[in-house]
Amino acid sequence: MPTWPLIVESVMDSTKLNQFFDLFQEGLRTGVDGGRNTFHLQHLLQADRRDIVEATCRLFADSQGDEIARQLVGGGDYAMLLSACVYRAHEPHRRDTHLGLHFDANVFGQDALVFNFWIPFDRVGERAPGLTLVKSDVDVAPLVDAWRRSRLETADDGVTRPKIRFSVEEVAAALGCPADDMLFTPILGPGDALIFHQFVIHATQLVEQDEEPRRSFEIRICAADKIPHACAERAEALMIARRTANGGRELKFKQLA
Ligand SMILES: O=C(O)CCC(=O)C(=O)O
Repeated sequence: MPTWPLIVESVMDSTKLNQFFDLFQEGLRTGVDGGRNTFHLQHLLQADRRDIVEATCRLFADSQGDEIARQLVGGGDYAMLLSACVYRAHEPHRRDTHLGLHFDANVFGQDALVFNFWIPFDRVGERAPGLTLVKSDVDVAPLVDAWRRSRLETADDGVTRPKIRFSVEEVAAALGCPADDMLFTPILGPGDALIFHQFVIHATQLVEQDEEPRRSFEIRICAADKIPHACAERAEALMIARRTANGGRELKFKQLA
């Protein structure tokens, strides 16, 4: 297994990235983001804009990301999880769009690996907020254990809820090292990809000074024959990416019942 996150330069060339950006703008014009600057492909399906959904998935399947996705799932077909493929923007000084440290396992559970291709439209990691992650050489097992235990704890009101967010202090305490030694924020150029699975803890980078806007998108994929139980339970929509006999890419929409 590789160490996480993987950083792959120019997964999207500038032509594809511009096409993606046009789709982002078109999505925003539909109003599905409700002023939050963030929307996922399933929102567009609900708004009858399957055209934007299909064009987004097609762009990914025609990019270098397709081969990487295929390798990550063991060489076979992969599924794009449409409720977890997200267009996102952050504006300077607006913190309500930021996400604190969390595992995506909150959403996908533990039974099947889900990989996030996180791709910025802007240069990130300096003035425009990138993603802050735990360094790949840190053993995160104690943190994953803390997360698993927290899912079993029952609050005073008798309800068992997953622990969704961690503070930097909690992560430092669980891993037994100072936050600055274990967290890092890679600098990425437009079209580069940060790739990681649901047990890599991450957050929106906090930029204290001279913050610039950031636009990005996330494509989340898993093996087509290993859909997380949580996604099946939520009856999510998928786009399955297949290789045809002559090496072409075929996309097939699938609604889980
Ligand atoms: O892009 C961001 O700022 C945060 C994305 C994120 O953490 C997520 O989608 O899980």
